[in-house]
Amino acid sequence: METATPRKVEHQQTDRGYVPVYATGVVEQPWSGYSRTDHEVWDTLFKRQCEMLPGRACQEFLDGVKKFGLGAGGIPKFADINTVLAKATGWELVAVEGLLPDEVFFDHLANRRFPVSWWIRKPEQLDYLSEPDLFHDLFGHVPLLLNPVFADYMQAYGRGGMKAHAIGPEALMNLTRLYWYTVEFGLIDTRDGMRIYGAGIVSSKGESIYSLDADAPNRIGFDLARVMNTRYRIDTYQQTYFVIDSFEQLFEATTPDFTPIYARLRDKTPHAAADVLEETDRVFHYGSHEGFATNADT
Ligand code: HBI
Ligand code: FE
Repeated sequence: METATPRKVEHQQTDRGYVPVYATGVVEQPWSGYSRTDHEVWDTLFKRQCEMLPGRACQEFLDGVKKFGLGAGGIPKFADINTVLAKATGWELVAVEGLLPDEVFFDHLANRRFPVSWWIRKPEQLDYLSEPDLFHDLFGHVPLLLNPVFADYMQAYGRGGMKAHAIGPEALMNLTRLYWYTVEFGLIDTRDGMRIYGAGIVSSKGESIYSLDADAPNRIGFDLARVMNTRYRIDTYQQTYFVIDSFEQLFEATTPDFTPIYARLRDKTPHAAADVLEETDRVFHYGSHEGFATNADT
């Protein structure tokens, strides 16, 4: 970290009270401050996901969990993770209070720093909470940062984010959808079958099953402009999952400058989360849409 003394910019109301937020959002991971309950929450969630994910999560993710030793017992120390990460792909975890302003978040990613919320959910929040905590950020996102291609994709996303932020809110929305449908909720079609790589799925017991097994959601082949023009759900399981063939495909699709795509999408009405485009979609599974919420998507 170049910034030894972060500048305090404002206070922010969170579940844990009123907390200072620094210009870079970075704090020290207060490891010795974790309670016994905090460590038990990590152990419970870790065990629960690891029992379920073999055969569901992609091999790159499972390999990452193992290489980091995330199941050693208790909440991992970011410093230990960083030793492994620095050698493998040059990424670094930084501890943060929670959600960062978009441009701050992008700046971290563009510099191969991944922000991880230092605090963990309460025992009564094992299945759902509305903001990303340590389990989601660390267990969900960090294992794939050991994969060189995915690691480069995350950095490219950060750079793209800084550009989109400068272009305007519509461009930023297009890019946010890309993140949502890949980094958070992506599926990958492997030789062994359909697998999960999205952090929002692997960190959720319910969605780890639903995303692969349920009849209701669509599973549609990844297409960059299609994804950027598709709204999403923040309050329910996804109505559509987009399927990549490989991390190389994902990285290559995101290499070109997005400016002309943003321009093209500007006058188009976005697709609803549940839409299937009969003419153009590569459909892996046409969802039954049973039980879908019909109020507006994000
Ligand atoms: N901040 N800490 C943190 N983690 C995120 O995942 C995150 C964020 N700020 C903004 C953000 N995500 C997204 O809205 C961006 O992809 C646009
Ligand atoms: Fe996330």
